[in-house]
Amino acid sequence: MYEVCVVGLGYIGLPTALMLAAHGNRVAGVDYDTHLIETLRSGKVTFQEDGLEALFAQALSGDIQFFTEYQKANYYIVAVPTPFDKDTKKIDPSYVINAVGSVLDVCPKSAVIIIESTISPGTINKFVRPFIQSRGFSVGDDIHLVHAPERIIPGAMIRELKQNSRIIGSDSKETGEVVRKIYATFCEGEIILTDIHSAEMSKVVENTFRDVNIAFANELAKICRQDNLDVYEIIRIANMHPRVNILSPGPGVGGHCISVDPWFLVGDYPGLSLLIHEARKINDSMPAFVLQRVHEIMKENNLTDISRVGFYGITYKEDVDDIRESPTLQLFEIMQKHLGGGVKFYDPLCKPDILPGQVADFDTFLDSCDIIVIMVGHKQILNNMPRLEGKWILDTRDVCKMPGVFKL
Ligand code: SAJ
Repeated sequence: MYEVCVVGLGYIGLPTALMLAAHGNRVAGVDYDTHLIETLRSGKVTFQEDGLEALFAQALSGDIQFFTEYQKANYYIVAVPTPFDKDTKKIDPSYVINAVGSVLDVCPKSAVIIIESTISPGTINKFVRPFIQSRGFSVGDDIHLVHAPERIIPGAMIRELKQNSRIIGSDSKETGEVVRKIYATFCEGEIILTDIHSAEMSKVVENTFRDVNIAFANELAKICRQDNLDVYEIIRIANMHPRVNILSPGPGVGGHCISVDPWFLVGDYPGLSLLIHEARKINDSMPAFVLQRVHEIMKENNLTDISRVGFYGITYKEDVDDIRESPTLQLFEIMQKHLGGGVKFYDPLCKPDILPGQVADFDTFLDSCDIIVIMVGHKQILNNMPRLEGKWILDTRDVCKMPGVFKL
């Protein structure tokens, strides 16, 4: 019998399972993807993240095993995807429900099921609790339910797993306290106990706050462009005020969290989430704004050959290999519909076959482009700035400090 069974070994589940094992817990990691389990069993990690390989080595010297079948354990941590329906803007809880169903098939009496996946507020009471009851289990007696939403940021996951504070939402203080002990084996941050609905709402509110703040920055970028002002300079100055903290404008908001979670509120509270909805629309308008800037710059400088335009960066942000909801993919879709193709793409962290026009290496990319649009500030480009000299550059991330660079 394992102490913790982690269900779903993706971006959140894998580091969490490894962290638990590295801190003395007996852990089973479960995923239905056989290839992923084979890779882990062969001693390799399945995605790139700072410190993940070292953590893996540490976990293997503890007690962790990987399976495609669910295992018996005292605690289950469910970290599976929670897609949302792009039309209704509502959460699709089917992955969570299926995972909980499979837990119920094997778990001992009094097991604790901890949902870490981000869910729209009310999901546990609307879907998960009734589902468990429909299977003949009494929640709070046969099974205990907890929502402990993950809050780590890709790029600094390992550090944040240890240092961030955590939210634990449970029906009873007693259950909250036992779950706190599990997380406290590695979490040095404060662990806050609350009820399940408040935990669900807090997590979605955090990411929505960030989305709204970025939307404000993006709107400022458009306003400053009209007056030919440098928005980054304006924000830098405004942020010197002790009570102002504006995030950075960019080519759009991607990833599976910030660009998705606000929709949960828009979908469930349509008449009440006007600002949140508008912020989503502003952030989603940024890839088109980048294209508009490319056309302006080309026109002003008599540049006509669209096939010499190259977009650097396909991932949703710097130094991760995740392309979910990435602004570059959104931009590509707009180009397909309205402008035709012919441009080049390059990303050192992506497989070379994601987009038409994608080139496989940096040298070829530089040789084939006169106009470079920096969509993502990967370390690679930061370390190679002198090689961009002589190119026309549109920097949507404010990472290039060379003279003559165009900004948003
Ligand atoms: N972005 C901007 N301007 C900024 C900051 C970000 O345009 O000033 C863009 C990024 O380039 C990216 C998107 O927003 O496309 C989201 O990036 P992010 O770094 O803000 O967030 P994620 O999605 O990588 O991770 C977030 C984190 N949430 C917060 O910082 C509040 C993380 O803590 C969460 O655990 C994670 O979402 C999640 O899973 O919810």
